[in-house]
Amino acid sequence: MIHEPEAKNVVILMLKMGYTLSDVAQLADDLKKRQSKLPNPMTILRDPTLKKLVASIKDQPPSERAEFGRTVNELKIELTEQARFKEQRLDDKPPIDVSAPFDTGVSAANQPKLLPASEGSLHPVMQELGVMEDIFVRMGFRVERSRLIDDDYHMFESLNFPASHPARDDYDTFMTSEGLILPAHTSTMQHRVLKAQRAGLAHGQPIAAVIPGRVFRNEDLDATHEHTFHQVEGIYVDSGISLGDMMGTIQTFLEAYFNEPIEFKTQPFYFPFVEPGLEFLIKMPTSWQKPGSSQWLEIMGCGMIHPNVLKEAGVNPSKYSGFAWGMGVERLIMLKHGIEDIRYFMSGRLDFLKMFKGEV
Ligand code: FA5
Repeated sequence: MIHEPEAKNVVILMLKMGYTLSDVAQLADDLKKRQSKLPNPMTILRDPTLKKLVASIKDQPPSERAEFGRTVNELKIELTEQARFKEQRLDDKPPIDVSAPFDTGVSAANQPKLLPASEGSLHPVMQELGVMEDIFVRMGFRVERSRLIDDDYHMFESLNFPASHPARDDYDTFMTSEGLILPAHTSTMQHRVLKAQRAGLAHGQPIAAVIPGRVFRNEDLDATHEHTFHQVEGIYVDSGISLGDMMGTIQTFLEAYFNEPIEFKTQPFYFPFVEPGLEFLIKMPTSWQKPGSSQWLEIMGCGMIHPNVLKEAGVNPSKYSGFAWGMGVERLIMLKHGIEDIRYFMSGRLDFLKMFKGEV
């Protein structure tokens, strides 16, 4: 027996032989409402109503088929993104106790007290990465994970750095005796993401991913340079993508993150894996500006993905184009929260950590 009004609508629509665009809108509402109540929102993609709707694309009159197909496809993408977004929200999940287990022979009275989860807090970088990821998910990007150990192919070769290319020197990092590399940038993930998502391009689904990760460099340390820091890589590929799309995407993200209009500029820069390549800079707060030094802080490298990088990952560069960026996470957090020295992040200073817990 069907009690839910939306479920009744679905049945009525399913009884009809063909669907119209307004039917799709109504079904979309029904599906979204039902998805919001599902324990696993991804299962909505196996819903018979949705399957029937997809199957009905071919039965549409030729003049309406393309628009109908596009609308149904957009609905599928929206349901998928909504499900991923929900999967990535951890707020409503219970905490997991990771305290070391104690000897079972110890009586209850003598067992050490477990620290309640409320005592600790996420590190500021992890908190802010969560905020950044949420914005990108709302913009339609998928979140992928980076690696802490990688190889020469992903660090250099797949990114159009031939062996002995002098630009390899800009990414001086740590290496194991077996030749494995601690990545100096999150661009190591570009090739993998392009390859994993390229099949969707033929079906009108752009490649749209962000990849947060920890990176390592042999650096001279100062207020804006650490040896271990975080980046968020971004990749977007589709047909007809231009540098204007890249600038709009980056600006939209930054204004959502800072919650206010930003003042920025770009300058040309050479990265072997993009052409053209740019550095993206934001105006620093006036209080940070020292006489004689730059008023601008470089927050990311970016550009149009080089055709050789697309080709190497099996994406046809004469059909598709795209952009990529790699933004410095600590530098963005510094600008947002007025932190003058990047070394605070790894200092373990409680007064600094408590600022992000809202205790100072
Ligand atoms: C790169 O790492 C490129 N992979 C970025 C890129 C990706 C370009 C995709 C084009 C396309 P760069 O070395 O400039 O570029 O680093 C990117 C950002 O990481 C910098 O703008 C800065 O915000 C941050 N960064 C770089 N080095 C450090 C450091 N030592 N400490 C803290 N942040 C750093």
